[in-house]
Amino acid sequence: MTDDQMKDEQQVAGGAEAQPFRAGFVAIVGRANVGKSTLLNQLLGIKLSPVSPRPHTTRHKLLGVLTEEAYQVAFLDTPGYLARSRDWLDSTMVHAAADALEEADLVVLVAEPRPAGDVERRFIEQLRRLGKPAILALNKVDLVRKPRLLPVIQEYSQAHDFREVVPVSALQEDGLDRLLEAVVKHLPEGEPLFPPDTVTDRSERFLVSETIREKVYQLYGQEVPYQVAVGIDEFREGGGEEGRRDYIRATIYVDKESQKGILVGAGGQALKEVGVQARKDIEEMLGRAVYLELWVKTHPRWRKQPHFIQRELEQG
Ligand SMILES: Nc1nc2c(ncn2[C@@H]2O[C@H](COP(=O)(O)OP(=O)(O)O)[C@@H](O)[C@H]2O)c(=O)[nH]1
Ligand SMILES: [Mg+2]
Repeated sequence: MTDDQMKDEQQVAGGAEAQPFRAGFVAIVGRANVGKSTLLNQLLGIKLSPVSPRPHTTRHKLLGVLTEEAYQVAFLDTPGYLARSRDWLDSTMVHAAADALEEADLVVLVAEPRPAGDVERRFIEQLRRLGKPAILALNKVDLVRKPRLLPVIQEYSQAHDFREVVPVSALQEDGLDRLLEAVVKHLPEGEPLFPPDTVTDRSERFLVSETIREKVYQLYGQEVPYQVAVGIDEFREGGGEEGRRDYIRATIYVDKESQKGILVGAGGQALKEVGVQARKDIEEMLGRAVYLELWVKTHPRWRKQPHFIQRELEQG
């Protein structure tokens, strides 16, 4: 080995030492429907968080962990920020977003590529007040042309000292490498927070109920309230026979009889479709075959009842 080669080797070793492990909590915040959950799912490479074109699909704070050789990012997906709290459920959602901000080492503010509105300005205020470093992800750039993007970037850069501003399209997986690189770069140095195989802190029961809720959101229009609740009544691994699939029985709760009718549909066809689509996603998520049985029940005014929601949360 020549002296030069030896020096190279030492530099490589030295370089590895100079790259400490980075780990931290990263809150994904922003207005409802800007694509926060889509972004999380794409970054993790699995479908963890429910997505739909309707706002407020994400109701709880959801942890999604990405572990690589040199870093661990513990993402916190949050419900979209709501201007005013209408009832108990809404205020729970606002708290979930505020909690995530407090816990975060770094914040990713997600916004659409258009001038900042009230909600964005309020988030920027909070970032300032909490002194949190933040990255701005301008999502859905597939919907605008480049010349319209530049003034938006400028406006945001003037409004706040973002560590970086990254245009992305979560849907088309555009710019996500750059975003992840920026996130890792601004994470604190430190030991992993979770065992390396951790994906989330939520139970399979919780993820299953969220998947069913997502399908209800995706398949029905405004005629079904978007704040239905889903409870898992039974979940038996290998209890679905036929090659020992899992057996899952779940109930979808709605406010009114009329909504129940719509959800079930003529001859049960509509509900069947929810079941077919949910099962597909659940099987993909669990990596196992399942038998899914769905029921619909009326539970008037459940939204105003903290105990009912609490029970639902505790299943998670
Ligand atoms: N065109 C486009 N649509 C997107 C993109 N990201 C998300 N969406 C859509 O925006 C809607 C809301 O997404 P979701 O992730 O639920 O938003 P969240 O409420 O912020 O979590 C869904 O219909 C997504 O498919 C994107 O990059 N481009
Ligand atoms: Mg969401």
